[in-house]
Amino acid sequence: MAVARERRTLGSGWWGSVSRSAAEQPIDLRSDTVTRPTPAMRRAMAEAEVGDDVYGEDPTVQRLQERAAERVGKEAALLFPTGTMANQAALLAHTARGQEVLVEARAHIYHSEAGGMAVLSGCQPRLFHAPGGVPRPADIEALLRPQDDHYPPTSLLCLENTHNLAGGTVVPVERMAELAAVARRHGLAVHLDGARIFNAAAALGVDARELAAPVDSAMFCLSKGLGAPIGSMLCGSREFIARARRARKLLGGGMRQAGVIAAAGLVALDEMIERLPEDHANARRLATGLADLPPLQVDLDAVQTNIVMCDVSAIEPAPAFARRLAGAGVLALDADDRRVRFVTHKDVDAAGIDRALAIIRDLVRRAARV
Ligand code: TLP
Repeated sequence: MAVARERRTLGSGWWGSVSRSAAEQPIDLRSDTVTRPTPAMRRAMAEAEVGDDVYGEDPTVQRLQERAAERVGKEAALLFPTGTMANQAALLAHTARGQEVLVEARAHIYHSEAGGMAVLSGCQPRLFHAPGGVPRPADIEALLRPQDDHYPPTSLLCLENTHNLAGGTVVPVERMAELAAVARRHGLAVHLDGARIFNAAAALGVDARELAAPVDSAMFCLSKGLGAPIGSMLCGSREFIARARRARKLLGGGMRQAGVIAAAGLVALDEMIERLPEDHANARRLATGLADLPPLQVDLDAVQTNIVMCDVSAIEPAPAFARRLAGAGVLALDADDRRVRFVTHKDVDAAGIDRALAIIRDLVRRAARV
């Protein structure tokens, strides 16, 4: 995914030029990571009680860790600056060098973390494909081999829920349990990249604890749809979190007066989960609008949370389309060569979605005229 850097460049060329008032703010649908902290978060950050968290002395971090663990039904939790670091610490804590990790081909932990699994944990990924982002137990079973000196020992299964690159699709509770059961039968641990676990829970109408129950460790982000400026939580057993804490230190993620960050995270957990269905409604609003603009294509069944994947390839390759969109005032990312990804979030309301649709409609009409 390339970030459209040319936000201010106005599109021009074979569609004619697109004008936009310089004063108008772009509608930023690149990611839910672009959300700004709420006034309540800023207040909480300013007033946070702090201490040195490397010594375990920050009371606000402690409170956040307790609340995070409780929210996903695990014994303990650990604050990380990023989801990437939390995922990589989980890999370090679950595996040993030379082992094999079963992971979906488009999963963030494998696809979008700079090769961390190989560089840091020294593990070999074994890829499977999950149609629509939902892995099939038989596909996992098929990858498991008898012990043999030729093969690396397989020690971990990684899952992702919601599945980002599949378009924010959800893995239902029963399927999570079936997948974990296969892993367990073969002695594998299970890590869940639940960066957007609360979106998954909201879409399924279940408690996040039900999604996390079958797995050994679960990571979720405070800095995406929940609006916190920084922070991700890794949750699991006390013993696992102790190992993850050491891995965090190794990665340079031991933070000092991190209560300033944790204070915003507490507001995120207490106040921002309940509003996620609004983002899902806006994603549907955007998706149905885009589906009405041939030759753009949207698989409406895959729009289950706050992500909309739109196939723009009938017009031009996705990176070029994303640049053109940016020029017209709508920021989105190219997910691959054919699809542009839009992510809805608290800082763009329904009126903002309608404005984005009007801009895209205009672009598609111009394209049709050439
Ligand atoms: N995802 C970002 C980009 O890296 C693509 C986004 O805009 O969606 N797991 C999943 C499923 C994620 O989507 C992300 C971030 C992460 C882990 C990593 O989180 P951070 O960005 O905090 O390192």
